[in-house]
Amino acid sequence: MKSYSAAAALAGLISTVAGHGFITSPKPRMPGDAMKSACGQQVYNNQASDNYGNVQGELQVASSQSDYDEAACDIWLCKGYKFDDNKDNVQTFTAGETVPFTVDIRAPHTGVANVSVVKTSSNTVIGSAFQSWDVYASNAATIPANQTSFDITIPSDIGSECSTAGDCVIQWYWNAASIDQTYESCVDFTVGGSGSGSDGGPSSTPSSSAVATSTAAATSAAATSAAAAATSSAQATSTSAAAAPSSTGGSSSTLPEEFTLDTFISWLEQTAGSSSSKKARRARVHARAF
Ligand SMILES: *[C@@H]1O[C@H](CO)[C@@H](O)[C@H](O)[C@H]1NC(C)=O
Ligand SMILES: *[C@@H]1O[C@H](CO)[C@@H](O)[C@H](O)[C@H]1NC(C)=O
Ligand SMILES: [Cu+2]
Repeated sequence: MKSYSAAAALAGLISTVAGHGFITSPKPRMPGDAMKSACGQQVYNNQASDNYGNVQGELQVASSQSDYDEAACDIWLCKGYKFDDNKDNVQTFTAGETVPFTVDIRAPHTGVANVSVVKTSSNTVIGSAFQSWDVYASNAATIPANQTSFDITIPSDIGSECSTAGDCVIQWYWNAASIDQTYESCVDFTVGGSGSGSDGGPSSTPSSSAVATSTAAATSAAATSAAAAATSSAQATSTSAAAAPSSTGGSSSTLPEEFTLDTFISWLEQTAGSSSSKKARRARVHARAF
């Protein structure tokens, strides 16, 4: 079992708590007021503070909120992010156009992933996936560059369904079933131009708007690698019982300079009290959100 210095473990835990994946280009859908009114204040806060977070983390937050409207939020489509918050952020593509995509993965989790056109009114996939990975972001290896940087080619037969802004998104979908974490990120777009047979014609919103896509918090390289290490350690040890420090008094224990992640979580449970222990345990298996 690996040991970490206090700083590394803290950095690792903190960035393990943060979410792990999002599209960085083209400009993706971001949270906003329409999402807030559909999904509730707390779900909005959860994503506004970390748009890299996963759907299950949102659902966990939503479960205790009366202003979460399940139907309106439609959380499995783009994590509940709304077109109405992204009207100035619509890409205009033409049939046959090659569009480079980049995805940022902050920590790996072996899963499956795909990238497809999704019809927003029904949350159904149109056509076949642009990309589909049986093994994605594996913990066992360095993430291949072609999983985070790839081209898609805009099909010629979606012009009629995707000519109006808001009707379709290109959704990147990553599901790590073993840890029950699903990540989604969407790009709003319209298709026009030759070969599409588009009758309505796209509302050509410029794609150069100044919508910020920057991440909520910049993660240092050190924190990122600590996160990866902490994550794999957490998984490797997730079935073993929590190690010491033994809780005889349970009042105040000091954190040793070197410790394992398990030890740190145990210490956290002792120090923060039993109400935090469930959260800490969840974090130990895999952190979502404190
Ligand atoms: C993408 O993956 C999910 C989960 O496996 C699946 O439900 C969905 O149908 C896939 N999309 C496509 C276009 O294959
Ligand atoms: C992605 O890259 C890996 C090597 O890093 C290669 O083995 C694999 O065939 C590539 N996949 C595609 C679809 O190009
Ligand atoms: Cu994770």
